[in-house]
Amino acid sequence: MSASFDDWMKSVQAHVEEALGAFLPQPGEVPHKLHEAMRYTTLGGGKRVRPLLVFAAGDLTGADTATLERAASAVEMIHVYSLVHDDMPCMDDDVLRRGKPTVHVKYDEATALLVGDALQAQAFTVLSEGDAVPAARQLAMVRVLARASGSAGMCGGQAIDLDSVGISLNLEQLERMHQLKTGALLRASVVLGALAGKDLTAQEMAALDAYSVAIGLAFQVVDDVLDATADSATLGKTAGKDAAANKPTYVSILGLEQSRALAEKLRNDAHKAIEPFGDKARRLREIADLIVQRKA
Ligand code: GRG
Repeated sequence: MSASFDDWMKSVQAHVEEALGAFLPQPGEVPHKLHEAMRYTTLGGGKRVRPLLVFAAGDLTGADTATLERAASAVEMIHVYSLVHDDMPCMDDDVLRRGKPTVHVKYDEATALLVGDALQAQAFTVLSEGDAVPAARQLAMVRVLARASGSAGMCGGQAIDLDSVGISLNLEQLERMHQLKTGALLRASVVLGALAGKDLTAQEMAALDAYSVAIGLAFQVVDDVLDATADSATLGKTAGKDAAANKPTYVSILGLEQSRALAEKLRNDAHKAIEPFGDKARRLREIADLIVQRKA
């Protein structure tokens, strides 16, 4: 009998924690402050949604664990770098992240900038160093992560978000921004997990893509609902910050009830998209549920 979702999730989270600990610069390595700050911000926190997606998609293609560890660690490093930079005074100016002081608060701004830069570089080092998959496959994985992180993905979405303060985006524009800002990396996580194993058909890749788009949007809709309804202690950040900054959100455009209904619809879309994979997609289905039901 296979493990419950909760047991599976905890075991992947523990596995990824260990892999990240090994792939990051080791404690005591020079330059001490930079390396300590990289470990401080990456280890011991976060839901690890992106690594969970990598491992769950790896189930579909029989991917080997060593490759999944590298892909999951690389995508989490990119995610953590984006959080460190996003928290800086020039962007969101947050003092808490994952329940701890943000890097620029605990260390200083220059260190936060370098931590993000170094984590980004480390992600690609980790992804390109393994030898368990053929070089061409490895290059494809590097390309997927690079595209999802750059101006055609996460950075591009962040730029649109920064430019959207005080202007009214319509639903379509909001969706586009989130598809880039958070959706691109979630989607890359699924593709990386799939690429780590045997080839999928074009039809199967399209099904995975439809799943990724749905969970990427659901993630953001739920984030906006949580932001609008939770207090700052629950979120570890300033509740309602986007609305207060006059940034458009799903809740500001659709209202709470319709936003919740949209999240449910997206969860159903995600489930439907991966039906053809049957039980092999069980973990992907459960992650869609986790994303929609999460409380933080
Ligand atoms: C600075 C290049 C650059 C990009 C920033 C993703 C992003 C782009 C900023 C994060 C800002 C933010 C709080 C967005 C809301 C959705 C989101 C990505 C939340 C944080 O991700 P979780 O919930 O965090 O997966 P944990 O801590 O669980 O990993």
